Amino acid sequence: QVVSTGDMGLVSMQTAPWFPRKKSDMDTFAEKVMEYGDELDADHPGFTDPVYRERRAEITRIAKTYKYGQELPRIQYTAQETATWGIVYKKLTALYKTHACREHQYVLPLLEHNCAYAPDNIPQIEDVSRFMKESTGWTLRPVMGLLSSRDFLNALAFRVFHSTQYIRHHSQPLYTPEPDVCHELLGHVPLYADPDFADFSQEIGLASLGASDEDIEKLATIYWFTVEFGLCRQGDEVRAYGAGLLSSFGELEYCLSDKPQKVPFDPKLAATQKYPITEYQPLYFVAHSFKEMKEQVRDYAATMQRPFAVRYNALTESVEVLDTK
Ligand code: HBI
Ligand code: FE
Repeated sequence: QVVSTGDMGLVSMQTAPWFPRKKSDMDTFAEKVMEYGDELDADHPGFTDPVYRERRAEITRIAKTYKYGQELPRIQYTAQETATWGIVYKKLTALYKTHACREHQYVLPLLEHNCAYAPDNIPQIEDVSRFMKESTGWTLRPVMGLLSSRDFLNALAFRVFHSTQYIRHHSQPLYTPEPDVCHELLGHVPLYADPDFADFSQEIGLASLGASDEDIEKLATIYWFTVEFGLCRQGDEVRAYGAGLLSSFGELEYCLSDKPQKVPFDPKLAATQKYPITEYQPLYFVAHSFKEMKEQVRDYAATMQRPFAVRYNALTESVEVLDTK
């Protein structure tokens, strides 16, 4: 039964890490961003470009003041930014026909039709979020930069995906060391319009609420091998559904070649698998279907130790905590 709807009414919750209970609780994330969009590493292609850095600062300032319920900020992209997007868009869409999973192929034309996805236009996340909301109930939230794994995963429980709005540096259109608007809109967004993928992703989020640091690490690793770098079997073929693959021209080609190792998806194995973050993956997990993946992750999450259970109430868009003692 539901024993607590207010704050900390549940004894078993008092030792668990804090987690959001309603969508507006995520407004606090902006104060704990780990890496800001305007603080670039020395090896970032835009590191020595003051104009680029000021532009990044401008876009992240807008994200910082965003509060739940507001319209998502519209960015007026420059001709140079749009040109960078265009190069990425044309290169990737040419590969999708042979390399992207069928769900991605189905949704992209809908995004072109409904959200002005085009080689000469960077879509606005407000329009994209509305489309997602109507498809699966997912929405976007603007973010200044990298969130902690805990905050980022917790948001998934509410069907909320944090999206950057700045774009990679124009000097290297096919390379970015971090998420940017190409990665979010071409890699992640199309899958969130698929009902089974939408459910699967929320399962990871629900498992992360109040989870121990060790379990957060495992869930983040599962996220890495599925949402970012997942492959799936479709008929006789293997296709990509991970956003890190669908937004990288080089790795999208590589991942379906016979160079990397491919093993069937198993959350227990994926949770502790080591992986490199600056080079192509040597190993990919191949899922059978999003539906099956959802069940697998739900079963896996049930093995994690948590003294309470959570349930998402879609009507109130809030999380209910249930005592399991
Ligand atoms: N933060 N803004 C943002 N975007 C991500 O994709 C992201 C993140 N924080 C952590 C993260 N991804 C992953 O590395 C996992 O830890 C979930
Ligand atoms: Fe990503």
